[in-house]
Amino acid sequence: MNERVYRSLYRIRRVEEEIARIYPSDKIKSPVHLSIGQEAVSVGVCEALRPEDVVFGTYRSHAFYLAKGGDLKKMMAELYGKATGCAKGKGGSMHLVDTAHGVMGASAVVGTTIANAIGYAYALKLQRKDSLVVSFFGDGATDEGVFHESLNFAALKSLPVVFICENNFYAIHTSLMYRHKSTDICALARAHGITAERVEDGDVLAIHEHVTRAAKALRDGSSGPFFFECLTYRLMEHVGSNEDFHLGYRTRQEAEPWIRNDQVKRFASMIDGERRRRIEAEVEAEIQAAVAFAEESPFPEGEELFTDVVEG
Ligand SMILES: Cc1ncc(C[n+]2csc(CCOP(=O)(O)OP(=O)(O)O)c2C)c(N)n1
Ligand SMILES: [Mg+2]
Repeated sequence: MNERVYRSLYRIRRVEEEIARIYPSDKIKSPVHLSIGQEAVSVGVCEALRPEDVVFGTYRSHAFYLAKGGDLKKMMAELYGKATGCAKGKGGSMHLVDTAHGVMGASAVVGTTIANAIGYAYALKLQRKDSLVVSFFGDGATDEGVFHESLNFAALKSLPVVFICENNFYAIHTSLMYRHKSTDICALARAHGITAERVEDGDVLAIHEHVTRAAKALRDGSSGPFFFECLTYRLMEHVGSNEDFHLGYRTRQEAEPWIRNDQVKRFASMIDGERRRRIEAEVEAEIQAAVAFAEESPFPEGEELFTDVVEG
């Protein structure tokens, strides 16, 4: 288990470090919202899922896409706007999708995929399937009406869904404190009749344990839905490849406990040196192959402008 978790955490961290390195060259054709610092949430959750379970998420999409098993080559090609990308180069970083691995989609529009997740969960329930849906969203999505509409419907119909609120305390540069009178996000879920718990310390194993328990209850139909508010911290700027502590909306001091609590480093220290080096070498080779694939792939043909679009 520890080796699996470390591989997944390290892989996401290193993929995003590579993206940050390449980004200023303009080879990556879409804005990137990095999850560096937040990996534990996606890994803790997805390690508790089965391949046939599905996830819906946000434009901060790399971590959950990779943790759920999304194809790295297709992801990298998508960022490069190439025809071989997971959305044929038309969606970019904010619209990753890999339905073969249960990554059903991501959206730049805050809150939208919560309703998509509910629709999928309703279909599962009607079909009496025992797989489940995870809806990932940020604290900013709790400002949206669709959040409440979706939670109400999910509770009313006892849908097989786990809501994961990645609370990194900010929506772009605005703290939750300046957006809500009460900052108790779990209370919002409970108001809709949903069992809600906060996981405070960003511990990947604690998140895994909570979701494992919730998944079991959902599969045997004994209760649900479930809501977890996972506190976490974004170490990079909201969008782009730099740090932004100089902007003044937050301080480096605030980030320090999260840097000390870095789950990638924590797991690195738990794994025997030789095994760790082997995992790291395999991941590095996979990343280099994915970057080469993206670089060598062609851009979409001009006529692709007229496919996959809805006529008005
Ligand atoms: C409906 C909608 N309103 C506003 C925006 C502009 N916007 C883009 S990102 C963002 C912040 C969202 O914050 P959060 O949900 O906490 O996610 P995080 O970026 O912290 O992961 C906002 C308001 C948008 N994309 N969609
Ligand atoms: Mg946020």
